[in-house]
Amino acid sequence: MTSVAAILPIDTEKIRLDFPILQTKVYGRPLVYFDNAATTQKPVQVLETLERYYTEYNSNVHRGVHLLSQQATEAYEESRRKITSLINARHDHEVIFTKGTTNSINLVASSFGKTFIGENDEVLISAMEHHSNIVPWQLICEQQKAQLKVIPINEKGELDMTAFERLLTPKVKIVAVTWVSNSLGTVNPVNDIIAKAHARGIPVLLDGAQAIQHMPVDVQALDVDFLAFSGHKMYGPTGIGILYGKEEWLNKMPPYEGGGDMIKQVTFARTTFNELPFKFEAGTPDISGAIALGAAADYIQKIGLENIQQAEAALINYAYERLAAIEGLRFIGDAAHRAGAISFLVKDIHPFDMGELLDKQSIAVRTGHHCTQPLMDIFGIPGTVRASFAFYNTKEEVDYLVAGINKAAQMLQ
Ligand code: C6P
Repeated sequence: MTSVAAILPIDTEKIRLDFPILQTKVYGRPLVYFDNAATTQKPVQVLETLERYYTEYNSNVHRGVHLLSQQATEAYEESRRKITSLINARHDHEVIFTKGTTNSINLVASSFGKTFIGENDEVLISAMEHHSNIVPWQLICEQQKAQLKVIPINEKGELDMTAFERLLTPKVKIVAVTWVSNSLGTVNPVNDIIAKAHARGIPVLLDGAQAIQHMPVDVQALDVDFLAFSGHKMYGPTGIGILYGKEEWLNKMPPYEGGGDMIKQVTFARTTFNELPFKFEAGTPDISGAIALGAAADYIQKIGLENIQQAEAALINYAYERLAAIEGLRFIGDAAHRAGAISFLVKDIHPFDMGELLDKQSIAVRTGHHCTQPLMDIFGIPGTVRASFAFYNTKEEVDYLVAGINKAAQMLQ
């Protein structure tokens, strides 16, 4: 049998050396990190970029004529261009720096919502959304007296596309769905979703928090209207993220926040607003985070998103096979097309107990509802154990996880 290592398109052993934290120990044993959907670890290339900004040219952007400010501004805008390239946006000004996926979705829900959602209109989300793609829409629906509708899923954790089409009525003003489920690992048929919504003139927002790090993304080919994602889940820092929006929508939407940099002219009587993307970037941004996010984009592009996708698929298939052999283990979600995460329960062991015993064996997984409480309600469970993968994870780590689960199960029975 060919070993997984032999078929991986990337040199995992070499790549792991880029991540200092992967060389550390937890409870005296090497860290086995399977909580990548919560946040990924950071390579030295990102860490050094952060340090260089603060030690060599720390300064505010778009404000100073002095050299350091020019350097910071250039690095910040260069980073925007890197994200434009990563997602193949048509224009740099369609790429807005935000605090993360949550902030990006709140921006669209509020700004788009105030302008385009009215009384008795509908917003269509799915049953597998993260709270970040539920609550902002609930808030705007309440404010605008609109209704939130939900695309159901089947028992495998796949979207019911027949129901989706039925729900796509003229009342729907926006469809907002996750590309990849953080709890189930389901990859949704986003091309189909966008085509069907656009055929009825309805724009689509994709929550790309769990997609951007796992596969090539091309917003022009997708023809998606909005895409939200977080830096910290794609090997960049926390506190920085992206909202991609089509120019024609962003130009029609009012600012989300007011403050410095987003204005053209201010008098006490009236303010005129800056052009894109600055209209949506009020106040001093997370400059170091934005610049380091550019380094993260460089890093994953150098490895190649296709290579990452292939390597992770091989590892996840291996993990599936190994986990399926554990006595009493049942997967939560069994979609045909998947990425990133595997959720499961073992016998009647509470996920927190399993998580704690895995932690004591130096294995980091996430347990609980994963900020998808309505989804857990549908499955009738309080939560799951979730192992989520990155290209630096290895087959040996999967073996260690399987042994860890067996040991924990024995202790808890
Ligand atoms: N999911 C997880 O462990 P922020 O917190 O803004 O960076 O990302 C929010 C978010 C939105 N959508 C999806 C699909 C997500 O997975 C997340 C974050 C983490 O699953 C933390 S709850």
